[in-house]
Amino acid sequence: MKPIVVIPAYNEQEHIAEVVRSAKQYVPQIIVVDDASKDDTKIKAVNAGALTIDHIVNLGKAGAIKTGCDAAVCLGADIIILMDGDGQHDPSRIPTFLDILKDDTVEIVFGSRTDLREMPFVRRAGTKLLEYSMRYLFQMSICDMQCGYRAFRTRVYPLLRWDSKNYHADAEITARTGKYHLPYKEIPIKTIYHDSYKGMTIIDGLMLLGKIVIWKFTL
Ligand SMILES: Nc1nc2c(ncn2[C@@H]2O[C@H](COP(=O)(O)OP(=O)(O)OP(=O)(O)O)[C@@H](O)[C@H]2O)c(=O)[nH]1
Ligand SMILES: [Mg+2]
Repeated sequence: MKPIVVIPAYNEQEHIAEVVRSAKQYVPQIIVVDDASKDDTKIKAVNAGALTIDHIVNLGKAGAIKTGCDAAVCLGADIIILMDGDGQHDPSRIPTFLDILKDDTVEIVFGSRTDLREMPFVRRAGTKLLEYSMRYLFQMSICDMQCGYRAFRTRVYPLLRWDSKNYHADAEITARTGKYHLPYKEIPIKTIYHDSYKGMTIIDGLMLLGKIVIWKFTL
């Protein structure tokens, strides 16, 4: 196996070095995509041992992971592990993702934020609604379609490669997994919330629900 970790990072100077150092304990090659950060994210990632790719303009998370995955493919990865750069994903779970992918019939492993007590209430409710919509529209049994911590085989990357912008990319990858009937597993992961809200808003969640319906008919 040749796994490569891809980390999108925008203004993550506080956490990126620790994330890279910890991830390197499990996987030798780490790609950090610096999404036109205004702080020292890049230098911190380099010093921690990551290969960095810079966006000249900010493309959002979807663009950042696309750049990172394309690079991982060029570097010959057969497995890509996606994780956030803000310290919310515990790198010590990487071996579990890789262990599951030793089973050649599994194409993608989704992290699932099961520690609901630590999840802000609005997200908890929204996640449940999205879970039902995925069951109904894509016949998928998935508790957390938006978790950014996941690992997949590069051979399915052409099927998963998303068109979405920003936070919808993770969800689109999940929908594409359902659309192409790719065998998947979901594993519980712990998420650490440093701030109460930074990513998706309620409006984003409603827009995502609409997107899922659209994906049902367009993917
Ligand atoms: N906010 C933001 N994050 C980006 C961007 N480009 C890449 N990222 C990275 O994408 C990852 C996820 O972003 P977050 O803003 O933490 O999204 P989230 O985890 O869904 O939201 P929170 O739970 O509030 O942290 C982080 O590693 C970011 O550094 C961008 O343009 N904006
Ligand atoms: Mg985050």
